[in-house]
Amino acid sequence: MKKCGFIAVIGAPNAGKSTLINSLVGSKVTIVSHKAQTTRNRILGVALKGETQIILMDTPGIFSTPKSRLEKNMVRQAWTSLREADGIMVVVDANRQSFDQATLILERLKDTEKRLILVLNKIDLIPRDNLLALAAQFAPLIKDRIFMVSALTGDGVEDIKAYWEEHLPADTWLFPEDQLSDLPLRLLSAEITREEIFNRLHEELPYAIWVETEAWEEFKNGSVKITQCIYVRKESQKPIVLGKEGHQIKAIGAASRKQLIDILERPVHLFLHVKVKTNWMDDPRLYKSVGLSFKE
Ligand SMILES: Nc1nc2c(ncn2[C@@H]2O[C@H](COP(=O)(O)OP(=O)(O)OP(=O)(O)O)[C@@H](O)[C@H]2O)c(=O)[nH]1
Ligand SMILES: [Mg+2]
Repeated sequence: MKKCGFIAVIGAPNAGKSTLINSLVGSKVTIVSHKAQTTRNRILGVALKGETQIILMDTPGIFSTPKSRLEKNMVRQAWTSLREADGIMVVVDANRQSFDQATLILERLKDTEKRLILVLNKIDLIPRDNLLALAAQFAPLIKDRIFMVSALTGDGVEDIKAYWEEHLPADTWLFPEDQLSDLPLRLLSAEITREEIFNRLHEELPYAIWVETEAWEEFKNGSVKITQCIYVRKESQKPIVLGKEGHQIKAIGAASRKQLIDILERPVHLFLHVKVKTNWMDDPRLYKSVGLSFKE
């Protein structure tokens, strides 16, 4: 019997939501970085278990103090994704000092009729005793199940799949068997470049950046030429992205291209350029292109 359903994956920034989704899907469908607020919009990843299609909704991290229009709409996006979900998975970084954000999220969900599970992630980083104490602390807020996993090593991840296989409703599959994500390749490739920027540039710079795929040309020999623009907000940010004699942007481009070759399984020519666009955070077109709302 075929089963299918949507699971919203929510949690504080940096909890490991995207890493967990990639691990459940078994392929890279969403980008990951050590910095908070990496995911900016909702991305679907499709995991299969037996005859069950588990459609995972990656969402931006939820935090209480969003300031910019972008941040506010990111947090909004995470909450709205719950509406479409059949089940909810709250991911918590078990290695944190404070669980205020996770507690706030769970308190807001306490009356949900949907199936709600808690995933204590990053168990590779903490002693088992602390983990059990943490699970006990959260237990009153969780009506269904608590899982303890390492999204990074894969430890415990299969149990989550088995759980949703058991609890999702009988339904036809929404995606073809070989489709792992809903993200068009133009957007995914821009995300990959943004991931390399998040992993290489520091402090506020990654947050001042938006990457857009401007052109995508496929050639008869199977190769693809991808042209991307990296928008920064200030003239002074441009030389940082370029680096001395262009070293930084070359490194970003080389790393992104390497990933794209793996993902697209064909030769890739990647062209990156940087443009100053002071008000990209107030450009409705960019929000629309990734499905984010454009409220104040
Ligand atoms: N040690 C360890 N690190 C992990 C684990 N899961 C995720 N990480 C790391 O935690 C950081 C954040 O991971 P992401 O998957 O980007 O987290 P996220 O919740 O999607 O973050 P946002 O998109 O910013 O909300 C990355 O550096 C990951 O490598 C884990 O199980 N163990
Ligand atoms: Mg993420």
